[in-house]
Amino acid sequence: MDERRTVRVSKYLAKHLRHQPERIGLTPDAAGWVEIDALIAAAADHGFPITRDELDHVVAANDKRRFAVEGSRIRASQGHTIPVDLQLPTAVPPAWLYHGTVARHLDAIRCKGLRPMDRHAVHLSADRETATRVGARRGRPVVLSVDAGAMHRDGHVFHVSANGVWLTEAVPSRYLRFG
Ligand code: HQG
Repeated sequence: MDERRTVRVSKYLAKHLRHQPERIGLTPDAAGWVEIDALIAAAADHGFPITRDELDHVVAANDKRRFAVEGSRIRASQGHTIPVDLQLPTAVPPAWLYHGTVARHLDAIRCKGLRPMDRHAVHLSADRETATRVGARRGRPVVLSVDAGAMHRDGHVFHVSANGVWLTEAVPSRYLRFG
């Protein structure tokens, strides 16, 4: 499977597992899982045939391990805009986490803190390099530090996704360092 096809299939899976399952007639369960056979059949019915080998390759080779397979089911590990309860255990965060964004969002973030926007949670990275890549999707990246230790002490709840992304409901601006 060449890299271009891998990326295409990965984007197709992300679109339909995170954002628009109804577009191909899929109904993920409350935790975001769908039957792999149903997904493959739905994709074929909607003009995007994928083989099981291709799906397995994308799950295994994906740069960010975006998808998780359990038994006969698959889901995106994070990033949903459909309502989802990933049912992840709560986790104690490291002292600092990072969020990559761009300058044009900073005024709003200073004022309102980090919000999930369209997604199910605010997405935070364990290291600056990853946060830089996240911010770079939108332009020149700006990396904010999140005082996750203080948030945890103050009772904010964190989860970590299967692919190592830290998730929390919101980050009030007092926990952010913009420097
Ligand atoms: C910004 C990708 C205004 C926030 C990545 C970001 C990640 C605010 C944008 C995952 C704001 C939302 C998530 C506020 C936050 N006012 N703007 N109060 N609070 N923002 O894409 O974190 O590659 O929904 O800074 O790698 O960029 O797809 O979130 O710029 O892990 O697997 O609003 O998506 O994963 O953008 O990215 P997004 P994100 P994948």
